[in-house]
Amino acid sequence: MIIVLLGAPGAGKGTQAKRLVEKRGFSHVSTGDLLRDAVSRGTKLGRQADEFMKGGRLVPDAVVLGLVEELFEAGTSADIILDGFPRTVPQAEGLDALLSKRGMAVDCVVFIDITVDEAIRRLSSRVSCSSCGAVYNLLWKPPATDGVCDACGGELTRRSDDEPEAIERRFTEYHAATKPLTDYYRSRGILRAVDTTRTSEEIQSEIDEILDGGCEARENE
Ligand code: G5P
Ligand code: MG
Repeated sequence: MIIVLLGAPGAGKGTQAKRLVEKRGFSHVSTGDLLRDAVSRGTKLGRQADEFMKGGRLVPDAVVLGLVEELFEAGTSADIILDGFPRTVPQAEGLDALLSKRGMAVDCVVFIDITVDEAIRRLSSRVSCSSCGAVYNLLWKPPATDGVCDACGGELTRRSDDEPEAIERRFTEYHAATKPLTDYYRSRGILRAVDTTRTSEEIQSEIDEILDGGCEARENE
């Protein structure tokens, strides 16, 4: 299955993707993680992406599509969770083309629907491990020791784009370029919205039900 996790910054895409990887053995493709890795290694791609990311702007479509195409060329598993990609209609079209060349298609788009206020609250209290990438939340899921990763003892830091100005810009980009993807996928009959005003366990079981049901539309859709 090819699953897209769609949602605003801070909606919980990465958190849910990691859980699904552990539970179902999917491969996790996060363009944000791939780009941050390229930036920290100082590669050509990282140098191209850095300025856009720091300011909370989207990296150009051609750069991101090139990155994803390289991954598919290197070989991918049959079950993939795409987290934070596609992010624009041209990226969604590019993904469709790339998959159809391989006899594949997006099977299900899980739209993690969150209010801007709640997303900002989550981003403002997120820290992550500079060593293993584990993600914490100072309000919701704090580490046992301040500033130290429970998993590997690494240092916990804030993402450079989790500062107020960059967060604001990310939301502007989200509303202008990414939200329209809900219509793109709804019109194909594969968009399933998950409401985040409930507990994390309820959100998780709703996503599990959607995937167990093969992404079939539910009564309220
Ligand atoms: P990213 O890396 O894709 P965003 O902005 O889409 O970044 P982000 O910030 O990574 O998304 P998320 O993954 O949706 O958010 O959320 P998360 O990290 O799982 O959770 C956020 C916080 O909430 C955490 O502290 C977590 O513990 C907590 N949390 C999670 N679930 C719950 C819950 O159920 N309840 C509660 N209370 N808390 C919870 O992209 C970054 C940049 O890279 C570039 C762009 O510049 C972008 O700005 N980029 C692209 N550019 C163009 N095209 C693309 N496809 C690009 N992809 C990346
Ligand atoms: Mg993320």
